[in-house]
Amino acid sequence: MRTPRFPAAPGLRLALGLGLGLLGACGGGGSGGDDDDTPIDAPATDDSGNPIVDAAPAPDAPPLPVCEPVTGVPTLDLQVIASDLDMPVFVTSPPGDPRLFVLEKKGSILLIKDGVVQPTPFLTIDVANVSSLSDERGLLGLAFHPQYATNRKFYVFYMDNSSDHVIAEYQASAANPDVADPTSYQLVLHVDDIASNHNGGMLDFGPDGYLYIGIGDGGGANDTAQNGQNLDVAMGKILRIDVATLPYSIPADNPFAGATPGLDEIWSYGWRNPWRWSFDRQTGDLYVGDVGQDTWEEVSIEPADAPGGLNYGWRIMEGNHCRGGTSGCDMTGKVPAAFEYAQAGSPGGCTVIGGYVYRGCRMPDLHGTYFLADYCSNWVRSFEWSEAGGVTNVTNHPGLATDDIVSFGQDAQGELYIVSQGNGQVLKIVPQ
Ligand SMILES: [Ca+2]
Ligand SMILES: [Ca+2]
Ligand SMILES: [Ca+2]
Repeated sequence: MRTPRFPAAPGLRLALGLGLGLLGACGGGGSGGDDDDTPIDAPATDDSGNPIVDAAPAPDAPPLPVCEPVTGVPTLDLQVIASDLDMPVFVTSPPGDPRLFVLEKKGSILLIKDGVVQPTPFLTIDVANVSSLSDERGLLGLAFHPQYATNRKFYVFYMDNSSDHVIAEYQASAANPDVADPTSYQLVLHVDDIASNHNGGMLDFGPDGYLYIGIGDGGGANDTAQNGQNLDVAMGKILRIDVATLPYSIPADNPFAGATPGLDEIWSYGWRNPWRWSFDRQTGDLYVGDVGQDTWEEVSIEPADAPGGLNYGWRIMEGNHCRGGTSGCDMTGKVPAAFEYAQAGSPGGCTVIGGYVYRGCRMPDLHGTYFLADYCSNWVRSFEWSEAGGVTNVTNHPGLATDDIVSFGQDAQGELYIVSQGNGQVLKIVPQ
């Protein structure tokens, strides 16, 4: 089976590729096995045949830390977990696992174990050469397989040396759980890019056990390539694939599967740059921070029971407005944002950083509260959302403000973290 490649639209790559293909030759990491038909373990299923995502940890997994819940809605503060990191962009944990894994944009996955950043990286991947905070390329996303504790498989999203999107599978070492096996590299998906920005970068397993992948519109202001509404390209989309057999297969109920016009991999479309998004681990609802152009930042929310194929509006709409201050655009059939804020407003900003619905152990009265931030304005806010009532209880958290927030993260217990790219820190959200 060949790994599908999504080509850029003819001409665009030459016009907008910025010569990035000259940066290097060898994409990917490890030994770079290209295609392989080796099947991976099929996800465990429940009585209805649906894959079980929150698998129990392996019997010999170390225990999660003891949790001491606080009562009431606490004032929130930040606890420094790690410092002196080199442009960190994400933090996460495998299910049931007390360790934290931190992504550095230049290609390293670092392991925090018992509160200490381990000197040996878990894995280092050869990614696009990035040297600035504003470079949107590099190592961007990490998702552990729901059965990671037993199959050791995980998936990364990075921009390679040709500045294209790569989704790859790796496996942790069978002999040492604190390092990955670089030779286990398997290419899952490759998507040609057209410009260095708007790459998306998030991937995660949904409650259905499938791998979701967020890819930005490719780049260029105002989606000049018009990828967001083009169902024949992967850019400007959230994709959904089944990685039970590599490189992947298409879930039968994907909205554009088979003869239905449109790429089989597309789950939803009309995204500009879905940089950070998450599934509520209790409800399965999907919260997407979609970065705006010049005017509006938004969080769109897809209920767990929503059908695939929804159109989130870009580049016709930016937030719940016609793009670029125009009027009279056709908003029919496009999903409005659940929450938006003006870049020029107060508190304002430039780039929404989508976070998580808190489902942790420590602060039970915060359950159901969704956190988000802005990359430029450094604020952190939260809200609650329901399908019937929409967004309520928007709250500012001055104790969580820090520089250059690039991402949130969630550990196995559901506790939340903030990644400060400029300060090189991972910080935990804790009660004051
Ligand atoms: Ca791009
Ligand atoms: Ca199709
Ligand atoms: Ca939208």
